[in-house]
Amino acid sequence: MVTNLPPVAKQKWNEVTLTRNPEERLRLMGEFLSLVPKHKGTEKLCRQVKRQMAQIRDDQEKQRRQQQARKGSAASYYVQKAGAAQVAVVGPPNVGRSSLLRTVTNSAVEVTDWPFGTTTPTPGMLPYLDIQFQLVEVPPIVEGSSEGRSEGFMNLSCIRNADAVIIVVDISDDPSGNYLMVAEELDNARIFTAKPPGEVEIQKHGHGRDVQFIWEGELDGCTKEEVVALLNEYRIKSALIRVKGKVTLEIVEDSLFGNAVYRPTLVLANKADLGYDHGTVDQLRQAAAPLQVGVCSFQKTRGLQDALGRKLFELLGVVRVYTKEPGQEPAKEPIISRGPITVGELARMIHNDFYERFKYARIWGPSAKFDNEKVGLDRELLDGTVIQLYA
Ligand SMILES: Nc1nc2c(ncn2[C@@H]2O[C@H](COP(=O)(O)OP(=O)(O)O)[C@@H](O)[C@H]2O)c(=O)[nH]1
Ligand SMILES: [Mg+2]
Repeated sequence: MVTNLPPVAKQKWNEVTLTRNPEERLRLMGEFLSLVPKHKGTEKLCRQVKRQMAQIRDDQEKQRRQQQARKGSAASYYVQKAGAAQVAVVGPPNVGRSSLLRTVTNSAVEVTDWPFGTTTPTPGMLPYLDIQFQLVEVPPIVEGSSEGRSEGFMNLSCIRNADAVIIVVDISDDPSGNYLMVAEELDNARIFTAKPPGEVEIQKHGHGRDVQFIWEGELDGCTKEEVVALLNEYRIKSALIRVKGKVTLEIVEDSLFGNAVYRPTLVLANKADLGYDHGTVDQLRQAAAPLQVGVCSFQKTRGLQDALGRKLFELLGVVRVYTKEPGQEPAKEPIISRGPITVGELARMIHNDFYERFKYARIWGPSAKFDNEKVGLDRELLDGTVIQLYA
């Protein structure tokens, strides 16, 4: 259900969104909380706002410390992306994240017998077919990470920055309980591991009184008028709203309180070599559904690199397209898309100019009805297609 906030609270939230200054934001958020009636329906919202406040305070503290510390001395938490996708490897302490990176990537990260052995995000590349996935070991997630415990904010923003997530648990150490703990911390940080039925993007305009919709989906259980009325209550009079998938009024209101992201996720239960019973695995599968759960041993399972590469390839819906010049061999390195891609989107990826001046394309391979087929902007490209663009 939508939270049914009183109008004064909605107005206050509008003031919050208009403010960039952190101190001012904190003050207004505090005022907002005092205007929210406390009941079951608003619990989640209050927690979310408190978490945002904690994060602002934490950022301020970090900035203070950074200004004191000499420039460049602090290790960087941000891992530059490389390869087809960045995949965050996350889990509670000691489950084997470092061991996974050592087994399936080129990383020489240290495996330790003590928890919290890895204290900064550490990358490694996993080769698969002719591409590579970048795995990043994120320091442990603990209960309270989403409230800032144990560098929680930094670790969670590192996960948010990735394109996909692998949650690792230890099959011999309460795997469902630990999975649920990690899942809850991610959820609190508004990193969703299951694809939401719908999404809205709201672009606010400073002036005018016009709410426009771009339809890439539909509203579910509410009308356009109700959406406009809800936005009006939050003092949003003029905006561009992109509707994707099936969007409920709750999804619209949720989107006003901070940005949720969806990251495709796999669950790996490690240390299968220690033995386990099937009840434990069933319980984990139930807890993690609809996510896929793999049971393995990072130290003993053979062919782990290839199996994990294949899983990530599927999870991310990777499509490789090879460009070609007339009379020449196709490029060795593919252009990579995560998810379906059309000729037009590919042209835009290469250069906007290509898209603007596009005449037609010729394609070979899985998307072509026959070799050298002439196609337009709308043709969808499947993995392994060779393409020549004419402008
Ligand atoms: N039996 C067994 N132990 C493992 C396996 N993978 C990791 N470990 C052990 O688990 C401990 C933690 O490993 P590490 O990779 O450092 O975990 P991290 O803290 O999640 O990075 C170490 O003592 C490893 O030797 C495995 O597949 N089987
Ligand atoms: Mg480690």
